[in-house]
Amino acid sequence: MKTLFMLLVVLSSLIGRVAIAQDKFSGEDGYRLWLKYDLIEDNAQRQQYSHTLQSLFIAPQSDTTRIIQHELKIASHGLLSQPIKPAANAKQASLLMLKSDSPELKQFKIHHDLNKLGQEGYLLHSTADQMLIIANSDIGLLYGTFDLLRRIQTGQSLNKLDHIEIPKIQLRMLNHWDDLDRHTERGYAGESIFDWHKLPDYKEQRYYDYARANASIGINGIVPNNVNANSLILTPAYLQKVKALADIFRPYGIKVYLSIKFSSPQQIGGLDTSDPAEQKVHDWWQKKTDEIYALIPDFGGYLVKANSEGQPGPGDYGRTHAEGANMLARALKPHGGNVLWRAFVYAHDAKAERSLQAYNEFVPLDGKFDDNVSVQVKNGPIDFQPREPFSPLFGAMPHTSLAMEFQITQEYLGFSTHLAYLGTLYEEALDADTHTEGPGSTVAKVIDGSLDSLPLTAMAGVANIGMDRNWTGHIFGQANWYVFGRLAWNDQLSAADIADEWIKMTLTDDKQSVNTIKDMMMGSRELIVDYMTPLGLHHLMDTGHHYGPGPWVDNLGRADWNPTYYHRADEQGIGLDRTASGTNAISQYAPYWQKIFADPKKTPQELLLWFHHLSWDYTMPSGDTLWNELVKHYYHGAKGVEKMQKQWLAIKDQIEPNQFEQVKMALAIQVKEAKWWRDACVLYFQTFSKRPIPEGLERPEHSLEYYQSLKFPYAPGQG
Ligand code: GCW
Repeated sequence: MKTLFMLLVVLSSLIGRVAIAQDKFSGEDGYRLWLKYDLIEDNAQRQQYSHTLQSLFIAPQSDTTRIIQHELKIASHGLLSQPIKPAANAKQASLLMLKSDSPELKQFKIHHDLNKLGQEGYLLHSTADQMLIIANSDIGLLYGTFDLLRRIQTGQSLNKLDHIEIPKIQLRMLNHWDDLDRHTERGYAGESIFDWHKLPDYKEQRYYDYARANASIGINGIVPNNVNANSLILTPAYLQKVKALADIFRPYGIKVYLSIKFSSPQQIGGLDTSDPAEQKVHDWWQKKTDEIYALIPDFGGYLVKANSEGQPGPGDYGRTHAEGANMLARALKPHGGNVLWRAFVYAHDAKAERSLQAYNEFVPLDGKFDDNVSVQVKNGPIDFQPREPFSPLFGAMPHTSLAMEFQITQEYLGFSTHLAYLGTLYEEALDADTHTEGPGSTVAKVIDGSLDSLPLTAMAGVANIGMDRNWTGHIFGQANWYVFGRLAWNDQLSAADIADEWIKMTLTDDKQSVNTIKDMMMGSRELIVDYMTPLGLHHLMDTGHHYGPGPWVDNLGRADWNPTYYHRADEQGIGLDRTASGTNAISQYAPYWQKIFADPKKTPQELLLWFHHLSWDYTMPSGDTLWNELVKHYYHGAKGVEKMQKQWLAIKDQIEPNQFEQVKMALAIQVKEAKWWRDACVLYFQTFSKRPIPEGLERPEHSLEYYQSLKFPYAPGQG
């Protein structure tokens, strides 16, 4: 009897424990992203929101309004543990979703010109006892719904709201570099989420979840296939698959675009040329485009990588980028589609230093592109390095729509095991002042069209999404998807505020932990700069896979593929002279910047070696020599990762165990790899500087030969 009793006691306490554990932590593995909708524990707060989510009035029905209803249902159930009931009429509803032409709107005093909301904007307006979301379209209502839910998830007040949101940028796009065999170029989160083999019939739940996540942050366009395109994508069988995706994404406000291969007329069309000057090539594209629109009436358009890294393009026929782009634009124009034409080009035979080439090719074409073409420019002049100055193309083509291309996947920032919050990188690029039309000519104003009022505005992010349960490989990779979407919606938001939102929705609402995590995130990218490419160094990674350090690599087919081309370390010093005495890349910037970049004393320290070759004993602002300062940056970066690790371990109790463990394991890898980068680079540069590692810093763990011998034939994501 006594044993039975003891057994019962033990059993019940065990059950109790399990129950408690499940209450607080649901076994979260990251799949739910920032849309977790876990119960709000604070009673007072919950009550405030309970009132708003009591009953819903929404009319009339569409696929999108059904998505809204479902979203509110699960949010209300999760956050408040209460159902949201349909209201019999507008008067009785606590939450109303109204189109601007609804008769119900007449009973409210709205002082805004609702026309200006356009097709995607919305108004959140609260009265004493009702909350209104008003928009001109169902998609606007969906965006408004996610805004309202975000406010609830992050604990904001809903009182006296009268808030208008209109996206600053028209096309807010994810570019997937996903191949048709599901390999993802520069993807570190598993294989592609697009299962082309099983499409069009098998519609994975993941497609809907992906669309929902994108809609929640305002992303309205996706390119599911790699810019290193396969022409098969335009064959009838694949277009059926694309149509299946487009049908799924449409009610979420997302249009599908396709990366196309410029030589498709030859590869799949049986033509003997793809020359844009030939009428038959025009006709082929027109027919193909019409065929696509017959299947997908809201098809977004084409993304093109042409005459870059071996891809075919108009240059093969002596035609310009504008001639190539306009041919496609004209086929799309009658249907309302657009061309995103990439400016990431560096020609095979070009003599100019690589950072100069995109500008040299594109600036003479300013004003020559049709109005449904946007030239898509990477944020910096080389290639998504941990830090680059802004690309000189921004501001230099006032008569051409320019799109921003950011990389969300961390090709050069530690793949999916390094914690790098890219919000700060994006913000730095957007806030950069080009000075091309005087002070205040920021990159953000160039791309959102407010500087030169251009017809098409766009921002693209190279996706970091794959089949991993947590979508992005690293839990914090989700923050980069998130911040990209939020900044594409509003390029004036701050990276810190967005981090704050994301943390509260994804990880914890414990105040102190939120601050700790925000601190980690906000400093994380700079740490990577420090342990990989400090003081303006760039392109020091190993060959092909781009994993780990390879500053010594000097034997590749083209000079500008070698890290040695970029750092130019020799016995005298280090850095690439891009002033007039060197490659004169500074001449591509506005006079304001030319003056600054010409002088190492004026050049911002973080870009010093981008623009200058300086002696190892050059005196830095700190008074220390360049060599010492360089080494200290490397050590500072690696040390900082150890600090992040400690910060994370200290908040264990506030984070769901599965998420906690994932980040903990990744941070352990990052600590190791940061030291690897540091030691390999410092030892290598030391062979030139012949100066000691400053006192007090630990010695590298291995020899330079050891680091040089490391090989990673199966590193993920290779091109
Ligand atoms: O960053 C480089 C990558 C390539 C990529 C290319 C591009 C898709 O290493 O993998 O190709 O840029 O942006 O086109």
